[in-house]
Amino acid sequence: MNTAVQRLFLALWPGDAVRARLMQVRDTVPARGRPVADANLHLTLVFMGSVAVSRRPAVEAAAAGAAAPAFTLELDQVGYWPRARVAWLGSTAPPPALTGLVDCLQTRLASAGFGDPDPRPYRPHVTLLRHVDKRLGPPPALQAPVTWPVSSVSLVESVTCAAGAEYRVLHTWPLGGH
Ligand code: 2AM
Repeated sequence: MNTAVQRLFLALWPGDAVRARLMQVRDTVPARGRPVADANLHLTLVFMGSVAVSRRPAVEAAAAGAAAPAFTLELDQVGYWPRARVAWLGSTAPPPALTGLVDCLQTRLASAGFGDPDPRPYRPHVTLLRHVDKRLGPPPALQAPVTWPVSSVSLVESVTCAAGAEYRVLHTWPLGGH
C-alpha cells in the first residue's frame, strides 16, 4: 500500500501581472516580518492538508467538476492578524462568485470524503508577510486596489524545504467553461 502523503490546497494562482502587483503591495508593508517569496504569493481557496497520494485523483475530480464562472477580484485592504502574526491583502467586499466557488469546492470535496480541516470561517486573503512583529503600527492604506481577473483554479502542493515552504502547482482548471 502506498502511504505517501502530500500537503495539498486549492488556490487562485496569480499570473505575472497580478503577481507583480502583489509584490508591490507586499513591499509597502513595513518589513517587520518575513516577506512571502515572490513565487509563493497566492490566495488559498480550500486547504486540504495531508492527503494520501492515492486519493489525489478524487481531489482532482472534485476540482475539475466545479461549475463556477470566471470573475474579477478586487483586493483593496491590507491587514494584520496579530495572533497568526501575518500581514495580508484581502477584500472589504469579497465577490459572491468567490464565496460561491469556495462553497462549491468544499461541498464537492466533502462528498468525496474530504472534511474541512479548518473550522474557522473562510476569510479570503493573500499572505504577504509571516512572523510579523506584534508592535506593527496600523496597516498601510493601499494606493490602488489589486484587480485580479480570476479565470482558473489550481491544485497546489506545499513542500517544506530548507529555505521554507515551496509551493508547486500540480494542475490548473479553467473556470467558466460549463
Ligand atoms: P496562510 O497563508 O494564511 O498561512 C499553504 O500553506 C496555504 O494554505 C497558505 O495560504 C495557508 O494560509 C493555507 N493554510 C495553511 N494551513 C491552513 C489551515 N489549517 N487552514 C486553512 N488554510 C491553511
